[in-house]
Amino acid sequence: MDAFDPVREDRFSFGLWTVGNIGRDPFGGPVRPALDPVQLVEGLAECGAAGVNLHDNDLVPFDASASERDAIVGRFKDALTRCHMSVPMATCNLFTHPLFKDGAFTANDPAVRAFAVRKCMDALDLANDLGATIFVFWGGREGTEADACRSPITAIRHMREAIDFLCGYVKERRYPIVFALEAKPNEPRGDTYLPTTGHMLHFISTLQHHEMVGVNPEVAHETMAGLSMVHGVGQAMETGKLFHIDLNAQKIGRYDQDLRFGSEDLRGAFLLVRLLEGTAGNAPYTGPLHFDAHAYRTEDQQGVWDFARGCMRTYKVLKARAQAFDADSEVQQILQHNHTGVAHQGIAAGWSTERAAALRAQRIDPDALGARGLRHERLDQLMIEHLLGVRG
Ligand code: GLT
Ligand code: MN
Ligand code: MN
Repeated sequence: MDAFDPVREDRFSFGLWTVGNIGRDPFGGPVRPALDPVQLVEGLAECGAAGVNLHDNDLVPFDASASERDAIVGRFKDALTRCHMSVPMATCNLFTHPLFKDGAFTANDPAVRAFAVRKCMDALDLANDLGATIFVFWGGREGTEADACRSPITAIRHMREAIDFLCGYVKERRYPIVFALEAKPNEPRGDTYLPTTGHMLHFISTLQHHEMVGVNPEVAHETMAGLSMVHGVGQAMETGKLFHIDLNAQKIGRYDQDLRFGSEDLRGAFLLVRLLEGTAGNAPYTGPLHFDAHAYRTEDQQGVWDFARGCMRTYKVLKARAQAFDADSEVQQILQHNHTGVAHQGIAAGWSTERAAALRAQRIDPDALGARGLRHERLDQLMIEHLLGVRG
């Protein structure tokens, strides 16, 4: 045990589908036996995780009867209590069954859309039963290959109708649940509607109950789109919309890899942890730290637990590195130096005729500003040295 071993207070969580991943891919079958959800809860608790997340069908099979459901859920709840584990987030599988092959909320057939919404109502009952307060929507099949099959305008409208309806359900039932929308640019569909966190943030602003809907950005998905996860998460935090997060790693230009957190793009992971923890002075993210990743296909179950510990340990190491970086006096000096120009008089205070006149009167020397070196090379090198462990 060292300072980086995960403990419950760290708020780490994993999906049943992550540590339960059996290593199937499009080119080969499973390499690990499927574990019972109860065994997964026990294993996660032993690793130091605080929470376990699930899709409805990770726990309750698609065609289970009501009594089967109750028995499965009862046994799972006993395991949660015994292992002191919670379910911070739950979600609904709207992608596995053939019925959803052309989408769920955005499918052309109203019967498919009705089935999808009804399945989510049941999944929300389950989420509430397990004490989850966050409900994620990942529209895996909400997209197209043959784009002439529907107008994207209609698709977005149908998506809005479904989310508005389900917000109504949560409100009527008085469930203490908020929604978190997860974007992905493609896979399994050729193109997914609402492909990035930025698209989601705007879509949310058009919803009837926008106050109860935020985002669930995923490192791999933003990276697939060639975007900066840190910038997307920053925008979500700035608008109070970071309700949940999917931490993992990804090489650019690949399929969705869902790798162990920090195993690719270490500097991106460092900057993300720095932002989430607020070591640079911003308000920290206080929600669950969820890893939506899975072990390499080379691993047996022992390797899966190595993978889970690795995700959590890397997060904690990066947190310590970020704290040391922001406490470094040379880093602070550079950051302060960059912020001590002539004060912008009152832009933040908002428009007024007087403030506009003051702004016009302000003496600003563009050539002097343009000639100034910002010392970003030194700043970035300091970050690299902190990351490599040779400083701080
Ligand atoms: C699936 C997907 C993830 C989503 C999960 C929630 S399921 O594994 O690849 O990114 O977060 O539906
Ligand atoms: Mn995800
Ligand atoms: Mn993914």
